[in-house]
Amino acid sequence: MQERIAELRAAGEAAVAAATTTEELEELRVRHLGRKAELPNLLRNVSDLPPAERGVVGKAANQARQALQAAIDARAAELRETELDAQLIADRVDVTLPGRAEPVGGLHLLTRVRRDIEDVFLGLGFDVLEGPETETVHYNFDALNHEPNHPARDRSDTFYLAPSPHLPAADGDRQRLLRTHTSPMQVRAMEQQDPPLAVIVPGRVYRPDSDATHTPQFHQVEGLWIDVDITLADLKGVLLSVARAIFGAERDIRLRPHFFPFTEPSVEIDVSCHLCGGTGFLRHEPGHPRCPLCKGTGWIEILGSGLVDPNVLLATGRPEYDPEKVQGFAFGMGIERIAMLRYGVPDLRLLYENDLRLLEQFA
Ligand code: 2U9
Repeated sequence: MQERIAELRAAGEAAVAAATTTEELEELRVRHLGRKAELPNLLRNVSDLPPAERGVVGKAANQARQALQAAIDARAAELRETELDAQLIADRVDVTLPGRAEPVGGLHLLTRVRRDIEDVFLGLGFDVLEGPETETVHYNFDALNHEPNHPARDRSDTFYLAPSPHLPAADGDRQRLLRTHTSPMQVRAMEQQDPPLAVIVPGRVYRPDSDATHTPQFHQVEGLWIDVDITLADLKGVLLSVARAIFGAERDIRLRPHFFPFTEPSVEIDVSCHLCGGTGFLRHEPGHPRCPLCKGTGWIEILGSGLVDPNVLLATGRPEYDPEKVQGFAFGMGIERIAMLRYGVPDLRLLYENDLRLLEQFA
């Protein structure tokens, strides 16, 4: 009897060791340890044996059953692992491959130009900030060195909001307006952060204008860099990089004197024309016609800029921004204007009509 038990155990263990799949192993478990199998039957019938044999046979059969069960469990664990490995290899997906679907839609020109401008400034170490679209007179005008009777404050040039019981008074300044530029956020940035400060602020702004080159709502990117010893040379270097990143590596820029309330000195910046290469005429067309983009001048105005007026630094009320210690430059550009120049869009209103014939050209 004990010999038979040893045979059953050896045969079972050999079969289990040779099993190559979980299913095969389950069949072996049923065949060797299932209800109809010989070994469990033997155990069940131990009580029929002569009393002297019961102990030895019962013990041997029980050990054989346990050993077989342990061998099955161990082999099951091994097989699960190899099967999982095989499954993982079979299911392997290269997530770096491009998708197979047809591209759907695309970014709007204004979004694309805004993101491109943000990328250039991020690369130069600037942070990107956004600010509230409703502002106080303090942040939109007073803190930015606009005289009390500056024309931009007029009701015909700024959307003032009716006083609302839902809006808290900000510093006693109850009169709110739709910001006419994103500059107020640069003032807020100076209140919150110590110099050196290098930020750009893209966003929607509002002015009551409406014609081929003006919509009552448009987009700006403004920027501010405050540090020790910032000069016009820093301004020119940064804005030359930006002009080249947007309009091409061959571009040049020029600075023309101008006036803005918040900068002194102030300049307007022109970029050499990317359509005629700055020559003022189209060399590749018969008769060399005058360049329609720069109107034959070779230059296109793209932004306003200047060194931050000391009054603006003083208006923060923060000793960290003492104009005797730190200086800076600021600039502003209209995203619509940049998009129209770069993509040759002839009318500003096309950017807001969502006509697919325009949008699909740039998808
Ligand atoms: C602070 C100090 C100075 C921002 C500036 C301009 C020049 C400018 C216009 C371009 C076309 C507005 O969109 S546009 O109509 N902007 O010419 N903006 S300097 O100067 C600042 C801003 C904030 C604290």
